[in-house]
Amino acid sequence: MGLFSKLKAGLAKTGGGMLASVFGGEERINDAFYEELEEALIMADVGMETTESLLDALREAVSAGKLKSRSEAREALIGILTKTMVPARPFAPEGGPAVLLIVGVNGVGKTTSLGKLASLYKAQGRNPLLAAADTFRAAAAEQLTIWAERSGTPIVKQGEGADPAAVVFDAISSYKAKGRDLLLVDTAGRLHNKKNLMEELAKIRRVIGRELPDVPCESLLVLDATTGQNAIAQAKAFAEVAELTGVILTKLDGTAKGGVAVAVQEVLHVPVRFVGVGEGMDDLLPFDAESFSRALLEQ
Ligand SMILES: Nc1nc2c(ncn2[C@@H]2O[C@H](COP(=O)(O)OP(=O)(O)OP(=O)(O)O)[C@@H](O)[C@H]2O)c(=O)[nH]1
Ligand SMILES: [Mg+2]
Repeated sequence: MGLFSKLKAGLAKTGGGMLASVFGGEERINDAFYEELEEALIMADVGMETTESLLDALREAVSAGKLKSRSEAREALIGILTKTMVPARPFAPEGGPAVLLIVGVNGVGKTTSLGKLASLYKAQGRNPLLAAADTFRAAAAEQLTIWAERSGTPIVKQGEGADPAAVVFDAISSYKAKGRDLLLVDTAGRLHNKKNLMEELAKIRRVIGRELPDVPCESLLVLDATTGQNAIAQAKAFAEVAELTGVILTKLDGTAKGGVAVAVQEVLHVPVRFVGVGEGMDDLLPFDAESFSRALLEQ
């Protein structure tokens, strides 16, 4: 399956219901159209404010372009949505060596996403190294090891209860010694308000900054799309205590709340970089604003 078809399938629950019926039936643009669209966007968890600003922009585009049909309005909305989500700056790994630090609350899909990332980057000819810095949960390192073996990616780990920053330090030594070009760091699930855990994260950041001062570090917050507006609340809370540079939105395949991808970018002002659309190795897709908008609105 191509990337776009995969994304479209992943968004089927979000775009397939009310959104599809807004564009599927009558072709006339009337008040009912805007009402239906508003309701559908809110149901998809695009968020109240974002929905209002999208609708304002659409009304303007419809009158400026003298658009007559809903299909023309859909094209316009795809353009508007894309514009609101285009990242302001490129993703660090696209430019060369980089560190990816994965953070988030328990069970959102951090370890799984990291395992998929190792495979994705290997397929692109990169040389990733995995660091199992979740030393808190029993079996976390084993879980990541299984992913590492699947993609043939080296992994650095220590025993349960080890200092996560020490694991990262070790991993960086190995990264340098082995001439790797991507360091992928898994971390334990944590709540933003657990002070010791947030300090632990800051310590990991310090080690990375000190040992790899010239390598850009992306801190990606992993959010579970099935939690909808709750994911937005988590994002806000994390943004206050951690320097986030991007988001990975997982489990899109299991939810009608995929619009949260739009809302989270409006709220955090950091881009979504990947979306998870299943549990398999190839089920993590690089986020592209245009493809996402199209896949969402063309169900
Ligand atoms: N359907 C679906 N399931 C996913 C996706 N991403 C992760 N999962 C599942 O979510 C569950 C939790 O994933 P983990 O990767 O262990 O989550 P985690 O954030 O590392 O969890 P902790 O380390 O315990 O905090 C697993 O069963 C994954 O298979 C996705 O995109 N789609
Ligand atoms: Mg994990």
